[in-house]
Amino acid sequence: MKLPFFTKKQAEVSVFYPNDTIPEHIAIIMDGNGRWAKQRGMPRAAGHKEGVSTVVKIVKTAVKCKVKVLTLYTFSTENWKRPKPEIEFILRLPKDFLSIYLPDLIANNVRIEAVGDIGKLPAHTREAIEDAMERTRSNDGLLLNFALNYGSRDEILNAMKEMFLDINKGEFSLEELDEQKFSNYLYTAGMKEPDLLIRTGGEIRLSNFLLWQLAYTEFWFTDVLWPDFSEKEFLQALEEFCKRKRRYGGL
Ligand code: V0D
Repeated sequence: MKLPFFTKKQAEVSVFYPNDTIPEHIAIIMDGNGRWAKQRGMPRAAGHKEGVSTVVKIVKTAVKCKVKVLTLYTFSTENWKRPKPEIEFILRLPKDFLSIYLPDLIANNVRIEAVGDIGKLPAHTREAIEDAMERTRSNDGLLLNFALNYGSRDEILNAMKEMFLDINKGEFSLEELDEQKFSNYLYTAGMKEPDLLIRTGGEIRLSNFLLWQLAYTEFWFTDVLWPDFSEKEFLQALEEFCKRKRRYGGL
């Protein structure tokens, strides 16, 4: 497998869309890696590897287009049900990815964040991600947000528990609770909600991803499997987003 490298500072490449119409926050469900491999008679791991190449391409495009936040669903709380060797393979990807690309990401002013219960990940996975978060903390370009050991119901329950601890401590009363206050307990606290959700791989469902945060988000689905997803489809999704008129329940 040959991975394309970031060749120059992507931020210096021209922008395709005016900044006011482009989705500021794009969330992606990167589905279809296993099927991509199966279709070729290859092991599922080969599909995940190829999926990493697509991540690299799409991150480059997002930097070029001046997207503010890119949230990628890399590992769900349900993925623990998969065979152990597959889990072990997948959980090595963050460290492999960062050992190759972290310098490029830093050079391109990318900040790395994670949402999900990362405390339950193996130490080598968690430490690689925490190190990358630490080393990119002051960057103010693209926020590259990995959803890892993420499940939306888990996130909401966790938020509830944390919030009730604060209420019991007398930090505020139940009467004062509103949507804004509650959302500060979610893993995505302080992040703008996604403007656009992309799901590859042909399924038309949310699979426990960002249930609270997607309330007003535009959805874009494609049958293209994640390893085959390219800048072409990504820009097509952006273009369709630009044409849609968002009303947030108003007129
Ligand atoms: C496999 C397709 C990059 C989806 C993409 C641990 C399934 C490739 C990362 C990554 C995965 C995560 C954090 C980070 C740097 C890179 C990744 C996982 C799976 C699950 F800081 N790709 N990728 N993580 N796949």
